[in-house]
Amino acid sequence: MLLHLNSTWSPAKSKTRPVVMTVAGIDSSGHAGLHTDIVTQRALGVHAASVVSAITAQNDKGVFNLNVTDSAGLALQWRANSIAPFHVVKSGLLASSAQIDWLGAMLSELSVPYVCDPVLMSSSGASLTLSNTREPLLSLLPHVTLLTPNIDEAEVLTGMKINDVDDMPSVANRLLEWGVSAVVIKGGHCHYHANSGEKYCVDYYASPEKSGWLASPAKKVCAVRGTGCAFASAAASALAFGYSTEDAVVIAKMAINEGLDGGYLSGYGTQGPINITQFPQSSHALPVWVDELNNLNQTYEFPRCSNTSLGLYPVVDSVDWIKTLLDAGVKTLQLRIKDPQHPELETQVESAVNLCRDYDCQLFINDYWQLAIKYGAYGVHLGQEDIATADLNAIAAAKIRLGVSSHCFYEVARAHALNPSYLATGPVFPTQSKEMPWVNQGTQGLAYWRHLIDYPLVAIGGIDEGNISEVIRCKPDGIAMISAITQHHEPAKQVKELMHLIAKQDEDHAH
Ligand code: TZP
Ligand code: MG
Repeated sequence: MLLHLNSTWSPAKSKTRPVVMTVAGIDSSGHAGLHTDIVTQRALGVHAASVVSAITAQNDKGVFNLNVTDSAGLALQWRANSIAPFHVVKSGLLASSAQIDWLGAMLSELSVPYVCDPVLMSSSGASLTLSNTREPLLSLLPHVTLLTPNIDEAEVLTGMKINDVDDMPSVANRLLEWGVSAVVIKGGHCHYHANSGEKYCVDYYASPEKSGWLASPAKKVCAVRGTGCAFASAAASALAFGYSTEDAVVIAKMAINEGLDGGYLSGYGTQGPINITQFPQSSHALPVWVDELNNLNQTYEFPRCSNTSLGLYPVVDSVDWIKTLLDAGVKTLQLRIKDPQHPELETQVESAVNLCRDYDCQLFINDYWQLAIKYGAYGVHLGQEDIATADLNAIAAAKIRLGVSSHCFYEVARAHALNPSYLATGPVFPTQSKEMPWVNQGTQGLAYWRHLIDYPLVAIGGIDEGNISEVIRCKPDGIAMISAITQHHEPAKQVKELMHLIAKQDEDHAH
């Protein structure tokens, strides 16, 4: 089940926080390890409890001492922290087989998610473990909710070679076969060169349900360390809030992108730490998610909406409804006929397109992109499940606009890869009109996306005359509604009143 919780989590606003229990080592330089874990987790808004597995003496040049905590010491830290509930376990450096065996025993008594960052060596190349920990780490894999190896770690764990990004899926699949619930292999400096000339940093995600690539344009950054610890910590924090693993990796990638921008060289060396200071907030940090790497070679240029203030956006299932709503003055509409066997499907689309053209109304056809092209509709609206099957190039070539639904971070990143004409987000409130495995985003969630998203944004789900003012305050460009219009006893009057409310608050905002 996909969950979407707390998208505007603000530590300042809450007196309680989920807890991530991190088992990891201290890097004396402050560039990685537990320092990075704690800073990142606190920045994202969770409490960071920790079990120190080792104290290292290290800097950019090497590792000079490794002081490994014995099993009794680990157990006492764990027990001391366990007087309060914790929501996710995250591990970084596990410095010996004994430590790994101990953690395995702890995890077998727990049912909370476990993020395993299989740290094997420092970025200076020095080993951080007392003995070879590959075999013991493999025994932990069945406990792992999300494994976050970099390329070197994925190679050591599987014994397989990753020469370029194309090799990542088979390695990830091997790790799935060995029992992890999900894995993200971080591509780091192994870039993908798209036909456009753009160089991407790519990470490959796989679970039995979903797989795909998280891609962001490669950045020129100073030599920051701690990105692996930070990625796993950010993902663990997101899981602690109840996000799905797909959402967690998107949030983590966003946090990394922001943290790289904020990275700095520490005073005494040639390197410095990644610097994540907040739950991700910036639109440029949002990666694209593509199901196939080759999709990065596609750039889509759907036309923009002529009127990006979409306003009241009724979603209806017949031409009769469209007539009524056009007469009431609606300027954006969606024809959503869910039954593909509907006997009048094609004539409904044709008439709707012609009518809306006469009224200068922006009409989006849900699902039937071929018919939308055939009759020259203003736009097509697609759900996430349609993205993989629709011929997006044909839609773009026909110069038809594209609106895409989204319900969570993963889906927003997937829509972002298409550069759509608008992005719909919801459900804002509980809805009866569509089966929803997602938790309602609330106006907090809507406000979050409004802040983050540069596309025209459409709010949808459970919006009615009673709550529309709260929605308008979040300043979406469009407000989509089904039942509040189609089940109203006086729909035309209702629509006029809703449009009046939107226009009035728009005016108030302008002043
Ligand atoms: N997508 C997200 S919520 C929803 C859709 C199609 C249904 C909105 O219907 P209503 O009746 O306005 O809640
Ligand atoms: Mg659809």
